[in-house]
Amino acid sequence: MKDVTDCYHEFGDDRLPPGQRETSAFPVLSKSGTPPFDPETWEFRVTGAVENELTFSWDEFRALPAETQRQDFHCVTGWSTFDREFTGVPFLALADRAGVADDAVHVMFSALDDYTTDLPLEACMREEVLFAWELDGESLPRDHGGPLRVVTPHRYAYKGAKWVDGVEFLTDPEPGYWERRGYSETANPWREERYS
Ligand SMILES: Nc1nc2c(c(=O)[nH]1)N[C@H]1C(S)=C(S)[C@@H](COP(=O)(O)O)O[C@H]1N2
Ligand SMILES: [Mo]
Repeated sequence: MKDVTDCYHEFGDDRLPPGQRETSAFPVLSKSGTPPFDPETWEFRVTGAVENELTFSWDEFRALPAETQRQDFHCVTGWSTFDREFTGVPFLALADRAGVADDAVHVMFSALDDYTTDLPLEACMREEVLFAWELDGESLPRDHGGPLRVVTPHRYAYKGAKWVDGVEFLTDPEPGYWERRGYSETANPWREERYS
């Protein structure tokens, strides 16, 4: 298993970012309820500034080569949880299949609950950004974003869309759900980039 819990070295001296407290629990945080998921009709789309737009059924997505990583998880409301095991497809692998266009600079993730979140492209093109369907060896619980969520251990967790069903490559930055409401676009926990 790949352990990426040391990625904080790039950003600061302490594994626990400033202003965070560690919890052994894994709280659930959603803007609204858990949306329904139907594996027969679910579709995942890669669109925008790419050479090939892609569409996957649930079975097709699950057949992509996966990896398991040990990661930390930092919520902007002040809690962090360490050593979670996520299994899924690296962002880099999907980006490679789609072929990112030269003028792509930004990424927008979308989800079944109409959540969106955005990140600069370079913050996505990292090994620890995963589309994950397993947490700690079990199917990702529905309230934690099952069947599929994004994880971004190097950024506050609102950058990881639960129930993700799309990723769009953009040639200009656009704000997502929390970013339009004053949360940071870059969201680096070691720099305490909570608000914009
Ligand atoms: N689709 C969707 N993704 C989301 C959210 C949401 O409301 N909807 N909340 C975000 C926030 S603020 C956090 S902290 C994490 C929480 O993930 P968890 O419920 O697994 O702890 O999911 C993020 N991704
Ligand atoms: Mo959050």
